[in-house]
Amino acid sequence: MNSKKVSNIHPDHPRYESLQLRARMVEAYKAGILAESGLIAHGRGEAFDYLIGEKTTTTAIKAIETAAAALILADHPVISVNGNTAALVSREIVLLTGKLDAKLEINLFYRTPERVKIIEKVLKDAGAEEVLGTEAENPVFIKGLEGPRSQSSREGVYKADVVLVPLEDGDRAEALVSQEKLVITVDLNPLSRTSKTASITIVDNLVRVIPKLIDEVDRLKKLEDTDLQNIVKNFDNQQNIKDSLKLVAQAYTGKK
Ligand code: PTJ
Repeated sequence: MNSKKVSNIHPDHPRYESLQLRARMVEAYKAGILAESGLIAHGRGEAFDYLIGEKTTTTAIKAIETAAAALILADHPVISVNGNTAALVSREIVLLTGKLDAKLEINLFYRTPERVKIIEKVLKDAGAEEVLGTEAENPVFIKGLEGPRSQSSREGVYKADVVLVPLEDGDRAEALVSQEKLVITVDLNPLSRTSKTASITIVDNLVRVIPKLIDEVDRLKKLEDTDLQNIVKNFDNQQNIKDSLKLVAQAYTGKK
């Protein structure tokens, strides 16, 4: 994790990790990486993270395994990066891109040339050799979308068969699915439109997901394609979301 420790929070504080992350997001906002709404989105994520006990659940593990299998099987895997992703897991995302021989593309909801440039630098500083979706490209537009979110890179999301889009907005997730792409999202809110629309929804915090996804890619790379295909075929996203919700209720009631 690209952690920058905040000195005035004692490690014994029960919310230490959460407060560290929050402080990192404020720094990212000041550095121009994060949109103002990125801070609000992070707060929303914190609330849902609290409900799942701030840990990776069994349902998330299942979704991570399936996501790893789908990404390994992909012909053109693409990882889409927004401000929150760049702020939280830029190094891990670049590492994952390399392991999958995937493309890395910047896609911003609140797109400005300045933010694109800043995020491109963050990714390059984290080791990325190629970053798509920059201002230097002529974008291709995704059908059914308006505004900056309709932009995609010809060699990236436009061509992709499998796209990893953490913290995506509902409209874009729907448009990507309708283009017959397999859409993997990471969203702490199991009830968001993106969560319900995506092909594989990982209900967990991005900071915990990406390192685990890297480990799963390393583990599953040794399997045959047919085994990977079975993992993807046997995954039921709607059922997994329901199971994630059940875990939240169980944590509250203590009942199984
Ligand atoms: O960088 P930009 O311009 O592309 O803007 C990115 C944001 C996130 C601001 C934009 O896409 C947005 O407004 O997103 P939403 O609609 O607020 O959705 C964010 C979702 O991500 C919510 O459901 C949050 O619960 C969830 N979320 C927030 N932080 C995390 C998270 N999910 C997983 N891990 C997190 N760390």
